[in-house]
Amino acid sequence: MKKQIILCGMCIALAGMMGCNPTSDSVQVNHLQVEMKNNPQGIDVAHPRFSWQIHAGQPDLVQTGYRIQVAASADDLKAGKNLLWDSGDVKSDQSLWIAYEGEQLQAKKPYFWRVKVDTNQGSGKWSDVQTWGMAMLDANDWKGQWIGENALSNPGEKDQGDTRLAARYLRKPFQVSKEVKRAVLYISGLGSSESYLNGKRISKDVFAPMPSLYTSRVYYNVYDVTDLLQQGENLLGVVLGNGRYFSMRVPGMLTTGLPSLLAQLEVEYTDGSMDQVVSDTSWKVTSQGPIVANNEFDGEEYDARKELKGWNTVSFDDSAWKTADLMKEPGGKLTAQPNPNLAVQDTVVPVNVIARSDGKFILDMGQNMVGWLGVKLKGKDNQPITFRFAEILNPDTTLYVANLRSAKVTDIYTPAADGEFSWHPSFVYHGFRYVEVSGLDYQPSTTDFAGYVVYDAMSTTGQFESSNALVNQIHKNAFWGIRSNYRGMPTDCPQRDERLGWLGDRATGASGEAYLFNNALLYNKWLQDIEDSQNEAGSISVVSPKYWEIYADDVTWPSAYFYVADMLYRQFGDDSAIRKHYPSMKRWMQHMEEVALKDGVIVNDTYGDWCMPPEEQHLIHSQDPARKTDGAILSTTVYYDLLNKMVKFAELCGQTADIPAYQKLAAEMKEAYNAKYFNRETAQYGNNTVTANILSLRLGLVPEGFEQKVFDNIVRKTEDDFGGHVSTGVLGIQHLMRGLTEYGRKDLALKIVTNETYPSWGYMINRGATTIWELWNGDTADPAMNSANHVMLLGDLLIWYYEDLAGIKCADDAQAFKKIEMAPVFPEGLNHVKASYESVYGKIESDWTRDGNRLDWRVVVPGNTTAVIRIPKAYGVSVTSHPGVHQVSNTETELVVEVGSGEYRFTSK
Ligand code: RAM
Repeated sequence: MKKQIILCGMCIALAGMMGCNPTSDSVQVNHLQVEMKNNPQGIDVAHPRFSWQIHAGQPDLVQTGYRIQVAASADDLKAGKNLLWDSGDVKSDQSLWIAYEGEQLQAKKPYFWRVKVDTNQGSGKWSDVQTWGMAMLDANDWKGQWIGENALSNPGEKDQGDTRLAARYLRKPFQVSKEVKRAVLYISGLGSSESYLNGKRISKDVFAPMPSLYTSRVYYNVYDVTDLLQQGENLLGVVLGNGRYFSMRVPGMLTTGLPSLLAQLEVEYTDGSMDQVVSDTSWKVTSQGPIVANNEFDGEEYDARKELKGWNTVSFDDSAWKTADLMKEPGGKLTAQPNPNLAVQDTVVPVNVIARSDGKFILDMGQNMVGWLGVKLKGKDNQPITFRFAEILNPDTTLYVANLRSAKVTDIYTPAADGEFSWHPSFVYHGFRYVEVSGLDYQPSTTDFAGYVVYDAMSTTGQFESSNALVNQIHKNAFWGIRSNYRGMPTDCPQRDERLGWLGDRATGASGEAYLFNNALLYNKWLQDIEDSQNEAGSISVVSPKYWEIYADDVTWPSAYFYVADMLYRQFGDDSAIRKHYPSMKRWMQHMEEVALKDGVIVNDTYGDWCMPPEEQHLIHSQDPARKTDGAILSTTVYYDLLNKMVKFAELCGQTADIPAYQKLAAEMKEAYNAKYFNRETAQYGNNTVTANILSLRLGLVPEGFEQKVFDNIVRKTEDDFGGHVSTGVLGIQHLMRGLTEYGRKDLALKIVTNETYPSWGYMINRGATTIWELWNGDTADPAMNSANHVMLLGDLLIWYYEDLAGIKCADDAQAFKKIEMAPVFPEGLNHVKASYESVYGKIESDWTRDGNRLDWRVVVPGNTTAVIRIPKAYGVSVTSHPGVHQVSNTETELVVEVGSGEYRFTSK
């Protein structure tokens, strides 16, 4: 590890190699990305954007310039000739989202790029050569046809009710007789597919492609498969599952059609010629394979007796298969999928197997998780083994399935012979902690099973631990809950017959989640789902993609469209979503004005302060008018905030002509709202719920001078009426932790987090929760709506963990942590926090320990960023001039240290 040099008796220490002269060798550029992906295939934007990170051995590293070069071959690039773009030396500290400005990029072609940076510590060398591949840019580039099996041809299959359908297996042999330069597969297997070349999986992706509103948009994936080809005969094989294309419940959910495949393999030879292998009626298909049923709600049935040994290799005899049918086109625009597919991202080892007296076994994964159960068991010929999944176990060790509603969540494997087999499903996933295994005639052990955790391929960006075990456990539950509900869209829950992209659940949550996961590409994609699901009138479906079409015309759920776009800009520096969606956002704002603006306020509201803790434990929703917040308060405060967001967005998009109208409406609305809902005598909004007051306060509607009084009401209500407990549902909670802290009651915020009695996150954990529940009273409420794996009640908790407890926050006047505001609130009762966040500039760390009045705080600031570090004076830290330290100043209460990149340590004298 690096040497630490302690200066002036523990005032400040700087880790690094002090005293060496910077050389250009020490300047490193890495983490090179195109559209935030590493060497991606299938880029379909005309001006892809480049990003990188810079590092050096010395503190205070700033980029002063860059030069990017792009060529059509790696050799040209390295030789610096035939360049399609040479940015030249650009004097700039920009290292994120720099758009390509060279010659027009061609569909399907690969490109190569590199970058060289200048810094205040010297210039770096050219980076390693990076690449990206362009997607099809025109619908006419597609030569394939949609194919599949256009019939329900197996016993029991149905496209109505709880639908049932076998997987489709498709295969196509083709010849390769010349030396291959590059082979690329463009493929969309709806709803879900697994693809093989010569028997090998073409990628680790599962459930590909990602779900969409298929009539508006169909995603396809692009894979470089050069290495999988062989000389002579080759075989491309694809299995199709139902996914969301052939829906689980009909009617009730949107369904589009029978599974269908569009594929185009382009093989480029070294002699310049090319072959295309496209999906058409020369392919063969069967639905007589081993996956006899797959339904995301109900489970997968696998009959090993029907295995098609070697079906995805050249030698298989497909004479019993049918000619592929041409299928009805889904209708949506073919679009290169911008976000990664799902993949197996982690493995859980079960903790226990319980043998029940009825011969069944109960497997305990020790963690509520989402994905597959992988098994290695001994079976008997023709004797099905059944796996049923649940989140909760009844006291008598039977599965608690009431909260799964109609979802059967059952996988069945039928062995073809006596003996050992290994298996996991392909086209279904389950949300479960417990599995009931029946049909075995021996006691299995935990090592016979593995829990494969399946979610969108993305990196984990945040680590958080503190001196409080419950605070840490809540973070862990949140981590599991979030990854459980990333399924190519953010879902509400992973286990019951719902699993939908409900907007309201993510309005603020998405920002907190962004500290734990690099969710930028997923959320960017979801905004497109929301736009695709918007109707002609401008109404937003509060479930998007609209597998349930709900044009409720309320405000609080659609607000996620705006908040998530804003989050992508703030957290990742990506303004493209705001720019792209601005017209649709504007349309919705206008539409709401038309349908819901009455006497200056917005009156429509559907869900209220959803899932606030009810007065009686068996209730799902409170019936007590004193606890419920007036819907118009919810929608008006949030709409008002969106008007302000639109001002900011309009500025960013250069739509400044729109600004005055938004500002005018906002001013009028604030006035009308206060006239109607604010009691100046008591400083209360409406019936004085915490939610009514905190939304008004945090979203800027409180008349000047009344802020503290409104806040006092929030505190009184919380302490006197709720015993220091949370009293909000999913709306109030979005501002609760930050609001309490901002106005000086960080102690109450910490109390709410560390409560163990009802209602609290601690209450859930004490009752065995390993994720976050949908209801504060999820253990006692009606099972009709008590998922044990929702994320919406997290509100702004994770933001509070990282920003207020750890002090890892992007300054208000910056994006993407280019300028970091490090001001932990150091609440009494918490003596240690150690957190890190992998920002787009690099890793930010904050690790503080307090002992009485003594503080020891280590921070790491990544290259090309700066930080403002605020240390309460009470800790007696002083800082002298030091490399990396730009400025030291004092306020009445704080020592303010402005620094460049580097590692610093602040210790009490
Ligand atoms: C429930 C969902 C979701 C919520 C809606 C209003 O069915 O699970 O979490 O947003 O209702």
